[in-house]
Amino acid sequence: MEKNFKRNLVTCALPYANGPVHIGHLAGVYVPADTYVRYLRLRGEDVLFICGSDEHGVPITIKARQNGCTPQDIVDQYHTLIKDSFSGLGINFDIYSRTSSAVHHKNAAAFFRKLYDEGKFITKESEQYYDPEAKQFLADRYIVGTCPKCGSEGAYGDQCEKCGSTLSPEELINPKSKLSGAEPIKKKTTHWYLPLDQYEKWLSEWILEGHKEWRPNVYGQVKSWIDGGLQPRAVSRDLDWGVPVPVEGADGKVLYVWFDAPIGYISNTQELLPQSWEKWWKSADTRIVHFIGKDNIVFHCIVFPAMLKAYGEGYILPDNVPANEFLNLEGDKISTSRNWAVWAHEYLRDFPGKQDVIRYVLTANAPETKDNDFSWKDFQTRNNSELVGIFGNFVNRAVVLTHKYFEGKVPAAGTLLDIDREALAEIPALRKSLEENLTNFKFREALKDAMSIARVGNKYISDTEPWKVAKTDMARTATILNVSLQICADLAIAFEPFTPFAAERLRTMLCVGLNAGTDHRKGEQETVNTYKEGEGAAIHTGIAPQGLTLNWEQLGATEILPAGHQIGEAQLLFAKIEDDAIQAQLDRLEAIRAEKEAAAKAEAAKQVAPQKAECTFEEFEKMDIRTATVLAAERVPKTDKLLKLSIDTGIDQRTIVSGIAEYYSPEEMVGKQICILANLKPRVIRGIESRGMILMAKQSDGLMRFVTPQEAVTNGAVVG
Ligand code: B3M
Ligand code: ZN
Repeated sequence: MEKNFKRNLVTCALPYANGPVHIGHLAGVYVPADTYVRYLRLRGEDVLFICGSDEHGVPITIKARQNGCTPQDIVDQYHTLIKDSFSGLGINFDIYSRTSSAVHHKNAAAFFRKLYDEGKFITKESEQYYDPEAKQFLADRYIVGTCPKCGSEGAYGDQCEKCGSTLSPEELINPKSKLSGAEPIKKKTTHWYLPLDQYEKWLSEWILEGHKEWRPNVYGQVKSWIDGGLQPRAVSRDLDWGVPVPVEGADGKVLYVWFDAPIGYISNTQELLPQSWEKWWKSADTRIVHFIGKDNIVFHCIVFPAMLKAYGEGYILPDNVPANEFLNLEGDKISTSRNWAVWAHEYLRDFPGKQDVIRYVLTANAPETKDNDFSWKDFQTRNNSELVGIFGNFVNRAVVLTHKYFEGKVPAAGTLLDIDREALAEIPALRKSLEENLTNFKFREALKDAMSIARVGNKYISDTEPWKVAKTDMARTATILNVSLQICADLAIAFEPFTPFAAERLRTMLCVGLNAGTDHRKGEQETVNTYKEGEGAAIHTGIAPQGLTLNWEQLGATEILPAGHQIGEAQLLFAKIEDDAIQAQLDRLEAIRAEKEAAAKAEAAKQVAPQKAECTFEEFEKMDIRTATVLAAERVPKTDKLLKLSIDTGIDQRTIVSGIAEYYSPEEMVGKQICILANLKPRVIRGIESRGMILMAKQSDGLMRFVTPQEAVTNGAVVG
């Protein structure tokens, strides 16, 4: 823990308010950030935890058009949903505001205007696509046409969602405006650009020289951007939704969303702390940490720092940007458009009271150094075998037995045996590792350390078997339960950053409070913590019946709970998750997967195989195609694709083996009149001599149907 900083400003990427948040967002950004903030607070650090909705940008305007409402309607709907999802999961920002706020509009416009007045921008005239009917410039997403790569309709000006190709509007075949359907025209327009190239040397010194400790995925991406040569970046757009460009004659132009959004961090701070915000953004003794996903690295490590550098006035820069990779779901990329996601608000609805479980599982599987996968089976297993089976089971036995044998009072320990000392001695080492990992943003490893404390407790109580010892030696039982309860108190501290709701339940069971630091949610009126019980946060500053308040420094001590301390009734820390709850989630996803496959098949079926090379009439005449009737049919053993057909060709009766078993049963084929290539050279297929080939019509999705004369003709009729 660097002590030369007086305070920590922790930000989370501002989620776009054009949809709910899902487990990918939570695993990538919000759960690790909240874990980190809770830990810093536990260590007595002064932390400001900032986030809010990112409410501008083209996707929001597209969603508004799709829903037939205004962009403001869209952001109002999702801002509330997202904010409630975060607080429902105990992700407790000091402020969760929004970039459509008046404070932000004023602040972002002023930020732009200062850079503009000081000549920090360059202007460039360029030709952009324009809708002559809607009289609006068109962002790439607003232009649709035929994909030049795969031919599918509805490709966007920036990407074809069917084949995934990255496109430019110029490449689209038959481009149309999504606004009016008119053909877009090119029109001159002027925009302002931040000349990132001018900051290249400075960025290289600041990051590539100064922050070699940043995560390799972050450092590597920044390095490749800088090595590739930074280009001027547009900071304005032709759009009617966003922060208007505060320059005369710039009607219809707004700040580019990635210029305005990072300023949102500052606006949100100003909104919460109107008098004292600057110490969080302009003091050298403030440490800034940005939690983001890997797709936001360039904006947080290159663009936003260059903006702050250009602005001057002592803005400080991030000390670390621990970006996570991506989380997949059941082996597939999370896709909001295909609803292939686990939505935070739906999780809270489907698994009430299990906020900690998703936090725990997403931390255990966090994509910290590489993409990772979430599976519902793993979710259930980790809950049932780790949280219930180890953590919950250990605590339950220690608390229940203390009530059974000692009326719920912590019994005095007698002489400790080796097994007691060894168990207690493991905790300080685990605490040290826990602190190192949490400080270095290694949350997966840190969670293992915390879980190891539960394993130590569970093994200790299983090995010492107080329920048996109690039959003969109550003094020994007292020692065992005293040691067990100390380890329970360790868990009540160590798990606060990871599973705050369960940690709070455990502290209630132990009748202890926890000094988990202060927060700034009350703005400048007070900085003393204002968490209320049940808000998924710690009980702070000794709100405990006997006034026993724990703090981080006690983690690993041998006597946290003094003898005689009265503990509360046992309550369930974690409940088992049954198969049916998991199956319901898997069924939902299976239906989505089936829908995707059907859509892909239908799309594939529309594709037509290109024509083969020309052939001459003479070549065609070599083929002897005849009508024939199927007399008998049977499956070929040990295959699921082949039928053996006995057919009457009018010339003779013969056998043909055909790969149509997936589409026709033997019974269906008997009596059918078909067309065959009669003079195909005989082949032995699976030991059967096949003389000829059945003519099949084959769709590009693989579906096959046999070709038959529209009305019956005699067998052996020549097809030509
Ligand atoms: N709205 C989130 C995203 O790219 C983006 C973050 C802004 S943080 C200033 O999904
Ligand atoms: Zn395509």
